[in-house]
Amino acid sequence: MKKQWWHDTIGYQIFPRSFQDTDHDGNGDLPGVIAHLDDLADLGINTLWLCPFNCSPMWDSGYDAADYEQVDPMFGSLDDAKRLIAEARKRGIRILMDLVLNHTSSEHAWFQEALKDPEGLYGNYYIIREGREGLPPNRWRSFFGGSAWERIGDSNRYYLHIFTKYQPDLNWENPKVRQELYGMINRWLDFGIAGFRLDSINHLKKDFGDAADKGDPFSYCTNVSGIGDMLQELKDRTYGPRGAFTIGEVNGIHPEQLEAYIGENGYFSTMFDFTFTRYRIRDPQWAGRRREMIRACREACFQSQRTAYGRALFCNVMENHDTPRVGERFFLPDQIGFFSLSMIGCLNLFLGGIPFLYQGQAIGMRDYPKAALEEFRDFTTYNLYRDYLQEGMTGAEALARINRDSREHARTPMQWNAEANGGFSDKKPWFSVNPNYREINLEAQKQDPASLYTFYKAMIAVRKREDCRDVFLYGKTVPMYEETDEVIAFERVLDGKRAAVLCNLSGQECFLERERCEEPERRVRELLLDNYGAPAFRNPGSSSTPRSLAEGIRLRPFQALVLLCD
Ligand code: TEU
Repeated sequence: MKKQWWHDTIGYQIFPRSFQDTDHDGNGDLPGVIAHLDDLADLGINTLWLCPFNCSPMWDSGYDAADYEQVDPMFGSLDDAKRLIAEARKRGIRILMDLVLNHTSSEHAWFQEALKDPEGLYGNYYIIREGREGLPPNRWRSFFGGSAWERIGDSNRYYLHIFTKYQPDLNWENPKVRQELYGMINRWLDFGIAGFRLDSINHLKKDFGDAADKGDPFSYCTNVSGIGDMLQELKDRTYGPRGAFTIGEVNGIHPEQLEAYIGENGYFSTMFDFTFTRYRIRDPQWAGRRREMIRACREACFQSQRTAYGRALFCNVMENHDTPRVGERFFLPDQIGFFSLSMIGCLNLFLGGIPFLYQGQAIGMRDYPKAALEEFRDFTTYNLYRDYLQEGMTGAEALARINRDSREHARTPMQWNAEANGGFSDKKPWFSVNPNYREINLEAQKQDPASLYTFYKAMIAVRKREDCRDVFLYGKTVPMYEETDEVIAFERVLDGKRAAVLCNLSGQECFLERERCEEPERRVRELLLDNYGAPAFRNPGSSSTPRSLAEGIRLRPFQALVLLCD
């Protein structure tokens, strides 16, 4: 694989509204990000992806842009964005923006014009169709519940929105729309943005042919044939010639399409591997079947490692702003803690691919279940609640379901210290802080040599070590001990160099037998990391340090070992 400048990325995703408030309005802002650049540099990351900070009425947390060219006053100004880029650069950190090109806000000037004159210039910026005698044009459903069509006033016209009704889909078939968006993207590149995370980018093209009658959005607007031409043009006219770094939010492509999407000349630099965000212990499908879930997840994980090897690098995430926290998805409540979370961190950092952490992940922030629906903030949550009631659930059942699955769990304010509101704001935060901030916060963990944060720092330092960097970036992932339940173990192999990563996902001790290992003679040259080895997490003298993989290895509950082997 050809080396690229962005391959050394250790990324960190920020949800700005919940990061740090500096202007005392209960909302996080860009100066709040600037204020923590030293913390981020201390952790060792070199790339920040910020969720949208453009002008927005916030029906979908900024994924509904009313003006792509401006910073929402809630977050600051263009000057703040400029300062953020400059201050980050001083610390060796690049800034990625979140680009939401599939739709605008319904408050965007283009859409307001379209409403006034659906047959005019701006009407053709969106997807507007005649209804069928008081019914929407077809049965398409939105990703976020209900019909994907919203009626315009009392006319017989409807506009398409694959997300909420406040997010009308742009008409990507219209060259004028594409020109407008390319201009905007190029202006942000001129501004100093290093690249983009491209939101919902595989939904740009809609299929009004055969799929028209199927309701499911995966059938009519996901990776529709011909989308490649759009993605290619988008790249050629904007970030391609600038060599910018891009991460596509792409779901469900076939392995044969990988090359086209993220190969050497792909549409994007990389795309997310969502494997670890899809498995959820609280999902009834896995009730009482944790072993099976881990096995299924391991298979999917190794499958995507095989698919990518030698062709491309996926972007590895354990958490993002759309999922409950990783601990709650993989472990039972009494299992969530330092050992289980640090072990999961090893998978995030040492599997093949480009790692991105989500804010709060490195200190082990937890879900915060709510006592009432009104405590949630996301319009989508309310939509889902309504759908659950329609399906026959009681209010209590619907709330329990929301508490189980809600993406809002990831959006509680960042917990910086033990002061009021976790140091996030001195005013009432827009969304309530998890009261566990007194125990779980950055300040406490920074000072603690045995904390999760300290372990994350140690992991990132290992990834960056001159003699380890390439094996973790480009090494082949060779699965190990696949017969052993609840273990995800593999070697990373490159030009004769080998690193073994052994993770016990079970709350019990397990023994990895020598004959089960493909390369049993490997001698351990160096213990790179052991989550049981605090304070330095490397404790070479400890009894758990194997001298050779041939001895067989005993892993303690949730133990993770990273070993450099001969
Ligand atoms: O999410 C995208 C999204 O939800 C779909 O693309 C996804 O394929 C589908 O739900 C199946 O899982 C992004 C953002 O991450 C999210 O926060 C936004 O709400 C959404 O786009 C709309 O912009």
